[in-house]
Amino acid sequence: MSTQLGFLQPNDWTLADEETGKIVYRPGVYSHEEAETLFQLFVREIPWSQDTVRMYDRMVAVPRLRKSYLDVAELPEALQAIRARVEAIEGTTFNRVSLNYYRDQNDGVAWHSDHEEEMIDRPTIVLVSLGAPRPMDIRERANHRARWHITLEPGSLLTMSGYAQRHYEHAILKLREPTSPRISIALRQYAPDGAAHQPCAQCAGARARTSKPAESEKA
Ligand SMILES: O=C(O)CCC(=O)C(=O)O
Repeated sequence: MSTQLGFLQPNDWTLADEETGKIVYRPGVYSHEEAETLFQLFVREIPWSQDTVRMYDRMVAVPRLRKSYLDVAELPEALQAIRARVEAIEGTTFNRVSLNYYRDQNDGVAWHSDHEEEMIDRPTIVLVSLGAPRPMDIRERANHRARWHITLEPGSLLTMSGYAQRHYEHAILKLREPTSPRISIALRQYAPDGAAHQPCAQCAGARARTSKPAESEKA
């Protein structure tokens, strides 16, 4: 493991570290060999679902395959190991793990922020990347011109914490040029027993302004 627990490494990139939230990119947490082995394992062994979503009057396929583990006790061994490693790096725990499988350039996830009202106060969300490098775009909800474009390399972590979901949106946009498959593993901190923390008025306002799609509607 090349990342020391809780410390930033020379190649780590802090995109934001403000009251509005913190976003840190850590490349090389897993070596290329480790990342490739995990990628191949998950392609083969995760029971991927092709979900559909209603778009106006018809159902359309969500442009990626997905799998969610609502109970971390049910995680396969390799995902348990990833959870343990990320918990050691971040110095916190995660109780929900979900995976996205982007088969090619036609798969993606539209602009959104995660549902912070279903999570603990100021949750930490970590995205582990495997497979092909793939760009992620991040922008301020209040000013879409304030935007970053970052390539998520296999073996990297992207960590969003504090009020990041309230103030920023992210997307894996579909690409024009061909790209190989990628898997992301999202580790999240949901409120225990669905007992969400106090909903925030700002979140509702921000959602209305940006018409954020619900989890099942992200396309
Ligand atoms: O694939 C990624 O890195 C992003 C996934 C994501 O935004 C999500 O699952 O909400």
